[in-house]
Amino acid sequence: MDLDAITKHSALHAKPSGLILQYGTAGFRTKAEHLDHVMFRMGLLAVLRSKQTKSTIGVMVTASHNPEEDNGVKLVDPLGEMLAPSWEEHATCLANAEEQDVQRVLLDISEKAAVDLQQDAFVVIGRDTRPSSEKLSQSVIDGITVSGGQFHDYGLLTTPQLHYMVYCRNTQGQYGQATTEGYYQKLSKAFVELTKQAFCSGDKCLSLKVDCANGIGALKLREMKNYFSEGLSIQLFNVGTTGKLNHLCGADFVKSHQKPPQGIEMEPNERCCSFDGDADRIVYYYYDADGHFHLIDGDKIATLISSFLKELLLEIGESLNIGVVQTAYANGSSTRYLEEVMKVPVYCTKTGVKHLHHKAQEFDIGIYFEANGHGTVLFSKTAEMKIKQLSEELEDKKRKAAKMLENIIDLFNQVADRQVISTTDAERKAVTPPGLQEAIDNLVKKYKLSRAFVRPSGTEDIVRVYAEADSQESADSLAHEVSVAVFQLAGGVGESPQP
Ligand code: G16
Repeated sequence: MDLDAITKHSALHAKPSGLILQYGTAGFRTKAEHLDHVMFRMGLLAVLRSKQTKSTIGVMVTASHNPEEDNGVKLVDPLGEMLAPSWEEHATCLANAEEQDVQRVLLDISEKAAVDLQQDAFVVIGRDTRPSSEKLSQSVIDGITVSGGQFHDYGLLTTPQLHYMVYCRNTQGQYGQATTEGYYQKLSKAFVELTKQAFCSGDKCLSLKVDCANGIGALKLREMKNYFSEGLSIQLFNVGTTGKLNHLCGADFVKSHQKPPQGIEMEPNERCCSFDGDADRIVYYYYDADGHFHLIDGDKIATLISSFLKELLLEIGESLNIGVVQTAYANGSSTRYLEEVMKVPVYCTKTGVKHLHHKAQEFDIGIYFEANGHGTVLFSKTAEMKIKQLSEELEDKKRKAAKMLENIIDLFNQVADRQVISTTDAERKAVTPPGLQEAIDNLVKKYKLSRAFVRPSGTEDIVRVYAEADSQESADSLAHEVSVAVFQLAGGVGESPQP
């Protein structure tokens, strides 16, 4: 690595003095205008990580569900999973180094992580549709090239697609072809076959209305749609021609407001769903015949998938061990249902796909979903091989169930100052500031079947308050009371929260 060239180029992507950023829940996120230096430096870091792992590394430029003015960057590790925690620390050190320290920090990381600087490096890059994304991904490329790495820029891509590309490249194409076409083919083939096997007689084609959050999902689903000539008919809404990214639409809006997005026409019993800004979340919803809105969020998706998988396993007579992983945001009744009715063990981790993914890897079949719609199903290599073997050996009905499981495996893309509040117990209890947890406990006692917790967001400059109770009114009122407690005890600024 030519350290002098790096220093020279780094000055062209100068860090605003005094700006400190953390590698948060899903990488760095803040206003786009503060991110040029971070992008350049993440290009440098991706090269080091690639040299160290002797594998392709991914860099995704996106701020996902955040407002259009924000942007962000996350690194994708060799198997398509999130960056390893020790490298998150390196990322934070490098992003916050003052200009004169960049060389030293790079050498420190190389030494600590035993990076062989002579090794080749290869990085793949994707970006969402934000106006700032193209320029910022160019800064990533500057960082890669000046440190001697090679790259492939996929341009506009969804986050799951970038994870897929990284995994394909590191398995030399065994998982699939590292192209968008390869992605569409793999997933649509599994889906079309699965629906053929699962359809009850009479069903011909499913129809689905998709709110694309005015983001990248619209472009990519428009391409993918053509691969579903059978099995699925898709109508796209909020495709970005008029509306603003994530504004009054998208998965985060639907989940947090518990209502349909703007810009979609819904008839009773029509299947509808929403993506977020980088199309790695999905929530489903519909109106029933009486006009009531029903949301199928990550908790319900996990429950539906668990029951479907359990049925199939029962059919083939296999007892692979299934586990479900949730976060503190999971509705208490979904956890009770999974544990008590479905008899599936449920585990709780901190917010962030990386935490859930890690835990889910402990099972033959690990199902993980955040309530907000992030999630997937992981099959261990042993489970995968067993299912494949059974689908070849078993007779008729049993073989059909095993074949369905095989398609399911292919369908899931398996890959992976608010700080005064600190938390413990998978973020369900506040440790600081003093008195806050006690105040929350006292408020929770006032409501039936209630639960509440607070935590600093790792993607936005806000504190998140979660509340549940036996009625919407009680949940709203508990949420308000908890917000007031946060405001008073954690040094809120401006006006006290309004109901
Ligand atoms: C990211 C993470 C998710 C997390 C969400 C909110 O989602 O990938 O795991 O649930 O942020 O995190 P926080 O509550 O810390 O702000 P996305 O869709 O924005 O990438």
